[in-house]
Amino acid sequence: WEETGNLPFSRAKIGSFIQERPVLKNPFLEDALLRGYLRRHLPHEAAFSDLCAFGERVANEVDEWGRECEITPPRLVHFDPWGRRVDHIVTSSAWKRMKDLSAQEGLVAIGYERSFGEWSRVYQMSKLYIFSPSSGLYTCPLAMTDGAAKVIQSIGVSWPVDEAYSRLTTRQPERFWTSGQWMTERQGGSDVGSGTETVAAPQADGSYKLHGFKWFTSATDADMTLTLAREQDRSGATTPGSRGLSLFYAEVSRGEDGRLKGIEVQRLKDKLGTRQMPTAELLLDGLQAHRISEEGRGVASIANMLTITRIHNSISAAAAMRRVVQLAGDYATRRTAFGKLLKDHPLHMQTLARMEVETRGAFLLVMDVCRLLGREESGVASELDAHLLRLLTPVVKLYTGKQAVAVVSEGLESFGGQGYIEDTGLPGLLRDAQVLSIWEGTTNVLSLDVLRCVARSSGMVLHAFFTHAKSLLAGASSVSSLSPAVTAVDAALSELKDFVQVAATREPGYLELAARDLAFSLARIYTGALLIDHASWKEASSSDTYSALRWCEQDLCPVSTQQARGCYDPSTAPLDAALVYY
Ligand code: UCC
Ligand code: FAD
Repeated sequence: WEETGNLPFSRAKIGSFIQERPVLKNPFLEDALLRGYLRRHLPHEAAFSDLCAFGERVANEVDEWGRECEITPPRLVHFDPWGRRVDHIVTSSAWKRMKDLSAQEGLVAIGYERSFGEWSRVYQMSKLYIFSPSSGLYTCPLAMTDGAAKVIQSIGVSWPVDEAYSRLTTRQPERFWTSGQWMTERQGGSDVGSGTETVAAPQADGSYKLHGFKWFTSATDADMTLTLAREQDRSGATTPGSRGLSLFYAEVSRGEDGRLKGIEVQRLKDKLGTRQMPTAELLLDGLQAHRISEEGRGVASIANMLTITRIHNSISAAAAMRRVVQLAGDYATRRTAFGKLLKDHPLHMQTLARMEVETRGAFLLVMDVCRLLGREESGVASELDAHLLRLLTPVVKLYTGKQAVAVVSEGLESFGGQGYIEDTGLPGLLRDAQVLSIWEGTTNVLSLDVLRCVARSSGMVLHAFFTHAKSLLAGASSVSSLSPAVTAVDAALSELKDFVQVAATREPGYLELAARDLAFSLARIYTGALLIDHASWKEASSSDTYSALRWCEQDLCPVSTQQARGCYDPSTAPLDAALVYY
């Protein structure tokens, strides 16, 4: 017995080796690209010191709260102990702390205070970018809150939404409100125009009572919501389709009996990810509301919210990629395989470098859209800026949503088996990334949105795209190290132009089949131009140049590659269907 007791792994011994964990450091200080981007465009000491301090807080304090949100998911209490219906959504204390923190740090307010003029959105989104992967998904209610404030601002801050606006944009935690965005019903979340059954019954005092069933409502502990419904006329009739939808504002409040007024929480969704946050099915049973759009202008009026939430979505996507690359890089300095650290295996470094290139591209693309939003909101946007903002919002959302899943998945693999282990916190990153391409418009629906906005602008949107991409390339023409990348983007722009010319002469179904590849082409080409532009900055590093070159080695214009293969010809649709149902 004594002898075996001394053998390794005998009895209770599990061996002496303990693998070091990857360490989260200040995400602002760790991110040279973010700091470089801000040094170039927003060189303000106040912004830097705030981001640095916040980054410190995220690493040392907030990240643990985020973990607490994940392991203490919300639950629904339908009845109190005496049998009274209460529909109480119980959230963790960490989730509540996130709300206070968000107000104090101005995570919504910054966008409306505009202390940094046209760069205020870039500053706000930089904060959200370093917060997002540690936020326990609190960035979701913040996105909708920001979107609601934007809608109110666009329609005018007056009764009945003036108080709400001041609460959505305050820095005082005790006054701060969050908003929901209740659009999706059972018949359809993409096709909102056909899917919305909720009716709004006019009341004598000018308000409405809403009756309907909202199938997905996230962060349902919100204080208010914006939602769509069909106004009934005197006979109770409504107008079908999008033309019948109006936008309504409603407060989520409780009566003296403790019950939600006009709402029953049917159940909480059991979700793959985003488990930190309650997503509920809601029965609206006479919810008091105010119409805040013109009658029948619901979709157009909520579009401002969609722009903001889609940009937040893209920030979260880029942030998830950045976080997994940071952690994977750190882990590679701590883990040994085949006699050397992972960082000394060239193939492992190639894998991480490819993730880094994707992350950089996503970051620059989303920051450019934030730049455009800031210009629009400060009243300095040109017509070209406005067209670009409209076009690139769905593009950045759909492209980064897909990139996030791919990069985060690769990132998990870089930790080996540990990447699959729940209490490392890593699997949650992948689960949460998966939703980014689904909510706020799926990839296909946003690709069709791109087509629609191109068609409705009579070519002006694409003209803006070509003009701006060309001007970014022109700024880099004297940098010889970038010339292969410049040549590649230039060639892709020509291919894209050829595609557009051919597509204009084809049958209507042609463009529909090309929509997704077109959106991907726009994303890749524009991102290539942004990477080149950033690398041509006088303070750029050799890594900035290298990542621009690497990005531009891929097929930048898949829509023309697929076009050459006849993939959008009328014969392909029945063939695709036959293949699926063979
Ligand atoms: O998923 C949701 C919340 C999740 C939680 C939030 C997370 C945020 C990120 C957090 C990160 C952690 S809320 C549900 C989101 N649902 C969607 O996104 C719906 C997806 N479906 C679409 O986007 C469709 O394309 C629809 C619903 C917009 C299509 O409706 P219509 O009525 O057929 O659309 P139309 O006819 O194209 O547009 C009607 C009007 C037009 O204006 P007018 O009448 O003046 O010509 C359009 O120009 O709305 C205007 N419009 C837009 N304007 C439509 N879409 C847009 C747009 N994107 N931007 C500007
Ligand atoms: P469908 O519209 O049925 O789409 C199914 C598939 O068909 C998709 O792949 C789609 O791309 C494709 N498709 C649809 N139309 C076309 C077309 N014309 N051409 C080609 N392909 C097409 N909604 C809210 O309103 N508020 C919320 O707070 C909210 N929170 C959510 C939280 C989570 C975790 C999730 C998963 C969803 C949430 N949603 C919310 C709903 C979300 O916005 C919808 O699920 C989404 O918009 C898709 O709608 P759908 O589920 O009806 O899918």
